[in-house]
Amino acid sequence: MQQVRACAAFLLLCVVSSSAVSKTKQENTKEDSKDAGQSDLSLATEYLEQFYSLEDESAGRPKRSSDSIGTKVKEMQRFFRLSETGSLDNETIEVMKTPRCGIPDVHNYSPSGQQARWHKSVISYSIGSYTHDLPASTVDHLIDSALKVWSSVSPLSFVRSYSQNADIRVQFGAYAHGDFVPFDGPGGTLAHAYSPGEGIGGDTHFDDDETWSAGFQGFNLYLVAAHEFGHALGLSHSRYEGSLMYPTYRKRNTAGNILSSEDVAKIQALYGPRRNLLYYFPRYDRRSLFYPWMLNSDVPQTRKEKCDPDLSFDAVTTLGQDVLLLKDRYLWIRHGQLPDIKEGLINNFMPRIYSNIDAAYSLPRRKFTYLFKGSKYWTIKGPQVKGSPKSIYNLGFSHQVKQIDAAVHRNEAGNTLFFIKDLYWSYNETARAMEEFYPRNITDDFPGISTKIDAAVEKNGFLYFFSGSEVCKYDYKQKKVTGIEKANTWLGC
Ligand code: NFH
Ligand code: CA
Ligand code: ZN
Repeated sequence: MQQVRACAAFLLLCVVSSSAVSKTKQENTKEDSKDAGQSDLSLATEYLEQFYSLEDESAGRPKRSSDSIGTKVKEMQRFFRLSETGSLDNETIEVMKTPRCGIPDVHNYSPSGQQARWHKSVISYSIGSYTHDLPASTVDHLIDSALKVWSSVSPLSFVRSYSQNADIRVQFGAYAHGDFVPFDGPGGTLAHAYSPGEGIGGDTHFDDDETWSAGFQGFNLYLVAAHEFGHALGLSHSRYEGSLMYPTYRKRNTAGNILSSEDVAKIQALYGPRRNLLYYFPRYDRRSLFYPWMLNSDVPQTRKEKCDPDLSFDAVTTLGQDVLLLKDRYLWIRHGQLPDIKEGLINNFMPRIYSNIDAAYSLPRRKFTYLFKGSKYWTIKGPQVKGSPKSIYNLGFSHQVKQIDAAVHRNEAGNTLFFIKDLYWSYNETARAMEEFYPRNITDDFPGISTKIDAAVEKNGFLYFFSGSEVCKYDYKQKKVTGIEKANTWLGC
């Protein structure tokens, strides 16, 4: 973040004085032609200050000899594969005059010397404005695809938000568009992005004076967005032409993989590889670097209304002292005592598992959790999703059963109950077989439970049946419902 902030501050010095923020397009063009009268040396100095950390002597900082203009010019020439003369020849000046976005080429000058990155793995994005070149739905799709380029090779996941405060705010704008780094009309700079951080950090702006397309005309929004999101995640430019992070636009086939192995290595150096793990962990691991999403408690508000009174759940299971609650694409983990609740996308915890889980239960003895969806189920042990999903018919269900509404393991009895429409089955976990004389009618054996069950869980000896926004507390011994509560009370609402 520091780098763009620094550079934004630098631009602020020379731009704000001419009130760039309120400039019209016409005035802006005038401003630009005035700028063309600058001497090449001051152009070069500014350029090198902005992109190559050349220290500003007027700022009173001691200048290291290695930071002399000549050295910086060489560094820049090497980057652009010009001959490394160290002097401001025409070729070099031409490149410097090519409009650039505010991303330094070689250095990041964050004070710690570390590259900025997000300290969480669920990152929110919102689209604040659109281009008229493409239908909004196409823009949505291209932005989503461009983010997937990075989430497919890292542990990051992106959630769409409609808030101005999203981590990555996407906007289209022309010339001055509110951030002190104005665009330059058609051609030249296509877009810019801020490296990770608070506020404007991560924000990504596209020059709306370009012609944006989903194909080969004008500039391909998917390709440019994928490059920009690289910056928004903390990547700087690459010197390899084959990399997406190369500083100039290149038409390329968008059908396949657009990342070079260098792009992949760089994002993985910041965030690690895409994990095959279930990010479930006990409290003491909270600060571990292995689980970057846990470092920050401000996981984005993925669901608008967690305390929506109509909130219902797809599946609920206990896991040791914790309760896992699933709904659509979301998962909440309630650590023992309220109000300690973590929230995230299911996929962020369990790769290959995305949404709409039908039922879940855990076997505390074997430390297994099973997630059911349609006629398949996944086995999860500790932090891992084990192998590929299996068929529920292996458990002994008849082929009429297409999906399971709810499942609950009864700890003392040692059997697992499966609820499907108005019937239920009992599975013997020791014998690993369905028990005889099932299915039976739910209402016959669970008086008071008559509606379709969404989820079921056993806690402190009671069975809890979730149905819509209500939860029935059921006493198995007395064979009756002993309480009704709102489902959202399970999230501390
Ligand atoms: C860009 N950038 O606009 C270009 N390059 O190729 N024009 C970069 C974005 C491309 C933002 O992060 C700006 O790096 C220009 C110039 C790579 C998507 C090389 C002319 C500056 C057609
Ligand atoms: Ca432009
Ligand atoms: Zn760039």
